[in-house]
Amino acid sequence: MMLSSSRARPDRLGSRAIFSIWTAAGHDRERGAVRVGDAAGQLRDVARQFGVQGLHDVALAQGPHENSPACAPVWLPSPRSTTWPHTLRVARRSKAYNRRAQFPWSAKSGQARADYLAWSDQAPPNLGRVQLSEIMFALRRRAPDAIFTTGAGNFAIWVGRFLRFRLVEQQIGPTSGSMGFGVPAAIGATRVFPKRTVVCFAGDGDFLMNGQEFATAVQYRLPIVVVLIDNGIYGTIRMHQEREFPGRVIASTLQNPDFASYARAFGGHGETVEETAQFIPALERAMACGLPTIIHVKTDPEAITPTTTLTALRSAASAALRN
Ligand SMILES: Cc1ncc(C[n+]2csc(CCOP(=O)(O)OP(=O)(O)O)c2C)c(N)n1
Ligand SMILES: [Mg+2]
Repeated sequence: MMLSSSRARPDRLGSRAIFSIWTAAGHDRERGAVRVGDAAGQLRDVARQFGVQGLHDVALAQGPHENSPACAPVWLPSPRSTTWPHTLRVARRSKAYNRRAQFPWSAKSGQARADYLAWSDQAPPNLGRVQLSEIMFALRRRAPDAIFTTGAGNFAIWVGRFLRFRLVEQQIGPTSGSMGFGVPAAIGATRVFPKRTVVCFAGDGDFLMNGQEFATAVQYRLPIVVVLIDNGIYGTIRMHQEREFPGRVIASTLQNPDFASYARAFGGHGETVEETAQFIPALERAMACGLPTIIHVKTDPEAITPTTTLTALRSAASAALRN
């Protein structure tokens, strides 16, 4: 991948506007503070102004209350601005925001907030020696303000459920679900925000879509941290195979390289994690070394989601076929 030496690329404004909209939406939902729909119209206008495509994503994030009159206003800075967190804080202090406490839906939103906290903190143990939820908790503690990027695959379920996003421009993912997005997104993010920690989560299949872009990170000395979650399968595809055609597995097993060696071969840093306790020291070394890093995390393919296994899916599907 070629990177322009200028940071002010013409397409940058558009992308940043999307990131702002998207992460502001996540931010609001997480804190239950300023409702996402409140600024929807204004966000759309800003986005349109800069020719941002994909406004359906904004609509999705808004929820059903877009046109409710009982909304606290949100002050919108220009998309160039880096003052979003400040803007949201101002909105929270406003009279209109304080009146929100009397809104009829505040009890409901308070309950939804409590449900969210419980859901994202309670991690049922998954099979195998690596607990992915613990890895997310470790990142929450060690790199709470990092920018997190993802591609697509079941590994991203843990990212979505157990990480917390508290700043704007903190999560970058493909709403179209395209695999291979995470590494180039991390490279772009590090380039635009050189002072922030950037962590890419990639599945093994996901990474191998265009993991060679790791060379770009080495070439430009961009210290991204790739947490590569290797379960040896196209997990999402295997899940569908077992659920729809139990036991009839085809073309969803992967023959993987040693990804830590792969990173070193490119001139980066490599770590291998085979049990949960190895993750934090590996992350510390990755963040200290100043090189692009791959942390090769080996997980049990049975742990297909935080709450079920491949065997359980196959058994349920086989039982349904018999009945
Ligand atoms: C470019 C692209 N090709 C194919 C798919 C379909 N697809 C979605 S998830 C997936 C497998 C993901 O495997 P992996 O990255 O190993 O993650 P896991 O599900 O195992 O956690 C595939 C092939 C896609 N989303 N994008
Ligand atoms: Mg996989």
